[in-house]
Amino acid sequence: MSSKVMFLYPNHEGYFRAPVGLTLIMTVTEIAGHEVKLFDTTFMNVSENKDDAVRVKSGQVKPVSMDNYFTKKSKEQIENAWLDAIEKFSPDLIATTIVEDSYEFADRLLNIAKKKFNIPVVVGGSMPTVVPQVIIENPNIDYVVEAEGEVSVPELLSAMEKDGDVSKVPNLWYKKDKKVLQTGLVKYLNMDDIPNQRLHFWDSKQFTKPYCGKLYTTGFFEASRGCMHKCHYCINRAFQVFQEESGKVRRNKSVNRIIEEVKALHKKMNFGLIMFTDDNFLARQPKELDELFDRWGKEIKVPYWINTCIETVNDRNLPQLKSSGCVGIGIGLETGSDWVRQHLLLKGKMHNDFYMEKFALMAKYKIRSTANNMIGIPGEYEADFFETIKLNKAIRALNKDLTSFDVSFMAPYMGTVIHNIALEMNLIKVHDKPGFKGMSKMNISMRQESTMVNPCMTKERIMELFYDFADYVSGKKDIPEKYLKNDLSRRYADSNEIYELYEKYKQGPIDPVLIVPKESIKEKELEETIRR
Ligand code: B12
Ligand code: SF4
Repeated sequence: MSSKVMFLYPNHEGYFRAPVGLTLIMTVTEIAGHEVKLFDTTFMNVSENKDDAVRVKSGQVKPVSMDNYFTKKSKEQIENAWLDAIEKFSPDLIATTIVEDSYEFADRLLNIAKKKFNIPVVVGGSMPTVVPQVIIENPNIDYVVEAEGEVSVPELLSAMEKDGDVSKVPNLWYKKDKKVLQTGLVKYLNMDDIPNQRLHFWDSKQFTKPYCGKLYTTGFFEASRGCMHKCHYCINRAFQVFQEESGKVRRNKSVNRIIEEVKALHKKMNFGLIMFTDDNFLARQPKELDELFDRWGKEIKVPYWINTCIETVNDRNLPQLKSSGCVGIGIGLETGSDWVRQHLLLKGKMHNDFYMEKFALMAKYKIRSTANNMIGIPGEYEADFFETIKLNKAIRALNKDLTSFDVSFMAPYMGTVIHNIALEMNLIKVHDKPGFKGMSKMNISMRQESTMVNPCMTKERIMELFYDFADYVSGKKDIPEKYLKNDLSRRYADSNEIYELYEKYKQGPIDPVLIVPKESIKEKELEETIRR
């Protein structure tokens, strides 16, 4: 039998780029013989790419003209278009992907659809994976897929077509007789069993990417999933802890499958640039990398861009990356304070000089690097952030054409240790309604503004430093005298309470619903430190 599935991409910031996860879910649904339709709000909800606009304003990227990309529609127009699309297609299932930033927007669309048509709804993606127990309580949602959806959606559709018994569908949360039930997690997929992405669902604008001031036809691919590190702010830590039953989240696709998929899609799309969505691209055996670079250079020959961890770049792979066509490497630098890196972020034992050495190596082999930074970490003071500024300044001084930077706000995403800490320290006001319990009431964002109270810097100061970051790094603004001296191992809070919290969560995040906020921290230390 064949069912009809209406997919929703509830993208509300205009940050375009076809998401690999949802593309794969639509692909497997179609391969299983079902009819797929996509309603994508990316180009209708805003008059510009908001993410890019902030980066241009803060001096992080060059502006690129994207006239005619966006057709701004009012809230009513979007809602009517959504309802019309459902009415015309008459789907058996509505399916959507959720990141926390777009959850409320997605919920509004799901709510009006539920009221008018009462069609079953399944959701998956980053947020449902890390807090399925919260999302399943949403009355507008019937099924939540935790972790990988490739295995779940075709089975859910078969079960719905057969007799409606979904109790054997892997990775599923559902409701029966007013009770929440779950079917249990299955092992993570062997990445070689994942089919090639089908791209025809998307508007072709989703395959363009502004890069270094130009727009490129761009393909998005994955060569691996997951990361083995334990950073306190990262979703990978949540995957390691909450989906432990599924095995090791860090997996690689074989070199042969990577090359075959890219080759097949490049033939149709003629990409000018390829971006890998991996968190830690180079974390695989050197021999496999040798083969990958060799085959890429001979069989693909398209410039490509990767994200990887600092310790993975070296004298062996950088010349190969360069000669095979790698044009950019993104690195999570996050802070210039060794103390913040090691104690607050739990980002390994690396020191600033190690980062400097590796950034110098990337410049030596003429590959452009991007240092990604954060501001607003609970426990981070202005003095710490000036360490970040100084480190970025030193990296820029290596070579202005071959280095770049990016800065975003530390955001308390559910499922992370930082969210646990924000809850415990009363740094966020949270929802109590079903489907949203424990989620920050502020419109969470890592791009637009700081969305939690910070015990160590006022919001105004965080915003000021965010927008002045580029000027400090370029030298247009002088670093205040008092921050010129390096003091990488100092800590600033008077009491240990805030730092003890980080120690407490070294084993990883816990279910946010279990957290009881600590009044003492809020009232005494935090309010005083904000005033200082
Ligand atoms: C590539 C990437 C992007 C791409 C693509 C976005 C996307 N939605 O995939 C771009 C650059 C556009 C992007 C933008 C943004 N991103 Co982003 N991104 C990533 C990154 C690095 C990898 C995602 C990926 O491709 N993973 C591999 C695929 C295969 O996995 P997946 O997407 O999780 O999908 C699987 C399952 O989740 C599930 N699934 C997914 N969708 C569905 C749907 C259904 C119906 C079902 C059943 C299952 C299902 O099955 C999929 C296949 O196994 C992740 C970090 C990470 N490691 O996850 C951050 C991440 C997803 N991004 C994040 C954020 C915040 C954003 C932005 C808001 C950034 C901003 N502007 O502020 C925007 C929002 C865009 C949007 N509306 O989706 C956060 C989300 C946090 C959270 N807890 O919600 C993450 C986790 C990074 C972080 N900061 O922690 N991002
Ligand atoms: S190294 Fe990067 S991808 Fe890996 S856990 Fe840390 S932040 Fe996440």
